[in-house]
Amino acid sequence: WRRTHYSEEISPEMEGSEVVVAGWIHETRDLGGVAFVVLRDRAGKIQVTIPKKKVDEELAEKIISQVRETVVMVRGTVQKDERAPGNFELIPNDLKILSKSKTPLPMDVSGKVDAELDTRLNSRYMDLRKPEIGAVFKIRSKTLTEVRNYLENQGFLEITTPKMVATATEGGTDLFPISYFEKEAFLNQSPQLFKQMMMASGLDKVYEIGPIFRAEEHDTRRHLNESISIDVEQAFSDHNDVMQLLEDMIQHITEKVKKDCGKELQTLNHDLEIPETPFERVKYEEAIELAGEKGVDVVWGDDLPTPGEKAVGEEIGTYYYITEWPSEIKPFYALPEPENKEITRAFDLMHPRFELSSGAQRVHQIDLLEKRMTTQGLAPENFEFYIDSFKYGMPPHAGWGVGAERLLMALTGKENIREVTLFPRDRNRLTP
Ligand code: ATP
Ligand code: AMO
Repeated sequence: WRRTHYSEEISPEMEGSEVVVAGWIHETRDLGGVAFVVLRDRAGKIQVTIPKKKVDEELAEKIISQVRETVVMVRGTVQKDERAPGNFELIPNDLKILSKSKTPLPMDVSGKVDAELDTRLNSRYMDLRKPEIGAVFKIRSKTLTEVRNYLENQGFLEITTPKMVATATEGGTDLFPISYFEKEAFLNQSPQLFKQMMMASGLDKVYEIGPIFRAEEHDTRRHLNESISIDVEQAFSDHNDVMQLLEDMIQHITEKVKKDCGKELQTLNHDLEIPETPFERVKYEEAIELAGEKGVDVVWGDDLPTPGEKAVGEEIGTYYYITEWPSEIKPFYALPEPENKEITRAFDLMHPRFELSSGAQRVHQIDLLEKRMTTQGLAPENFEFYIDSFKYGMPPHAGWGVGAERLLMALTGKENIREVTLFPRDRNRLTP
């Protein structure tokens, strides 16, 4: 026999019909004359009630004697009962044991005992049996689906680019070297160069959802060493066009998650507010001034440090952009403002608690590109394949990258990035 229903598909109105449910034994309570076995599946829980006088003695004993977390299928008859959760229960007619659980369990999954994050991550498959953990990953799936839907509807084409590469793109963070036959190679930090090259191809609007690898030395609550990046690049566009695209996408996704993941958000006890667009644009200069007023002094030309980000974030309280960044602290591919070369057309999208995305209108003039590379200490000869794509007709273009996990932190209210990552890679964690 096979499963006929998930727990949530059964209702009191189905009284008298026979169903087959499958899942894990969550809890067993034997009160003497009657016993209750709570079965848990992906959708929730269902109570199997065993009135000993009515149920075959051997079957009753078999059900009641199973240890927690054993995987079973129960065939039973739906019975209305106001005392049962959901106002119905199942009276068993047959039981199949699919996989017995060992004891003791590596962690409690009934929600009675909290485990340390490390213990949870070591037994992630057990951790995910808790509804409040599963909910995060249902929201994650929904979010990535809606990112795709949104971008596809806007006419973007999905691409995938190599993760084993010969050169770095993002200054600042280190690369993971790998051995590639007799050559030196690295895991890619960003699809930046590839997505820009696609602007010379005529594909016009592209996106990629894929892994990026960064050898961040420090252990923080918002950095991973392997992360999923949502990257977009759009030709014949400037920074304002892609900032509008990004804020509309964030709003769209928030609406969809709020509408379609109500149950999960409730499980997480997280109230999601739909952000209003356009998001506030704060110039870099204004941001450091604001930080200064809150006691975080930043010299013009320095990156906004984390306490500065937090100070500005607290003041604004929702998503906002920081624009007009100094040219020297943004990557070579960010376009300096033609009328004022001290600043660029680069922006960061900020969540009150952290940076969510960076983007820019790009340099599309080959001379300027080579000049900016050299100024930033990069050798253009190492980027020949990239620079060549600017020689034979490269339209103006702009784009951004959003860390999928940071987006999930914003949507679920989680404060540690590991909570929204199935198997996080950090300074101390390479397994599982
Ligand atoms: P970038 O785009 O420059 O790589 P990021 O995407 O990592 O930065 P954030 O993590 O929000 O963005 O960085 C914002 C600030 O946080 C930086 O200006 C820096 O001062 C600080 N910061 C960045 N990385 C770390 C780290 N590994 N440990 C502690 N602080 C950090
Ligand atoms: P940037 O380096 O700012 O820009 O990265 C873009 C976004 O990716 C996320 N992110 C991370 N998330 C978790 N752990 C990390 N170690 C990590 N590093 C980055 C953040 C960040 O805002 N090429 C540009 C994008 C562009 O201009 O199109 C880039 O990579 O959310």
